[in-house]
Amino acid sequence: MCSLRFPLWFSQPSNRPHRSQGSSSPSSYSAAAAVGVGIGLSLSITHNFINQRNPLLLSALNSIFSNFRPHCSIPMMGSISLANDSSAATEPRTGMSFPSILNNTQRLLGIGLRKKSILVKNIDVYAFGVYADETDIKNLLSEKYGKLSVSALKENKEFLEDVLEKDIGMTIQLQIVYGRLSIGSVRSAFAESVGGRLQKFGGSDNKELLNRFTSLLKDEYKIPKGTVIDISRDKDHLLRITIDGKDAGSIQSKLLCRSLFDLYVGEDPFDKQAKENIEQNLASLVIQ
Ligand code: DAO
Ligand code: DAO
Repeated sequence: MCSLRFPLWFSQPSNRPHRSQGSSSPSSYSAAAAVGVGIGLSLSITHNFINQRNPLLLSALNSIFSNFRPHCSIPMMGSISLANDSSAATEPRTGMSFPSILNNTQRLLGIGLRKKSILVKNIDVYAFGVYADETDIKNLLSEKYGKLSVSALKENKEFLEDVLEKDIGMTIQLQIVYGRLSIGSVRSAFAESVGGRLQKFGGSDNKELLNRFTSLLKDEYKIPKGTVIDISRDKDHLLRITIDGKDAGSIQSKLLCRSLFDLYVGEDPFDKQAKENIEQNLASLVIQ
């Protein structure tokens, strides 16, 4: 299913999932891909152009496009639309689907894949979606950045720093792909990835904070394929975890929030393409 709304830019990674065998030739795939890229690029460019100059025109176009939903797949874009829309975006390598709106206020900004190399194997561990509260983004960032263009914002290093540091409601939704994940391997991966960031941003003495978080990861948790874990930053940098919708604990720490979110939108993210999409969509929200 797809929705051809006048979209926030949402390009997909190039390694597509396996397709069923059909009669189309490789050249017809290439032609279709070229058309898709062309449409995607022109819509994106037009969107940014109109967006910066005429928000009313943008909103009119949005409403026209929202009524046009052909039964087709447009590989270069996913639709991210306004609060009462129930459309979803699919992470193409894993088939995991993410709602475009979470908890009524948070918008999907990008989706990606967390891989991990173990010896010679490269495991797809989970697909993730990054969400942010639209009102917080506008209230906390538009005054400082609202007059810049999308491309200027993407060049501006301070912009993502502010997204990571400020009290903006955000959620990373993880959907587990790897079917043999144990809580022990989550603990050690966490100590490596988040532990490294805690050291980078907070100095050496963060053992206590790391232990407080790892103590939330209880031995009895089962995390089969399809488990949904939400890691949210609530008001005052309260980090809250839910597993399949059930509360699994919270910790108030600006450093912990910053370190966790840095894994997805920081300097060395798990999925670079996802980070680019997130940055692009954040920029579009700020200048609207
Ligand atoms: O032990 O079989 C194995 C490989 C496990 C890889 C684990 C990576 C864990 C990443 C964190 C998951 C967070 C939910
Ligand atoms: O991928 O390395 C990583 C970091 C993932 C953060 C994981 C947070 C885990 C939250 C609770 C899992 C409960 C089973």
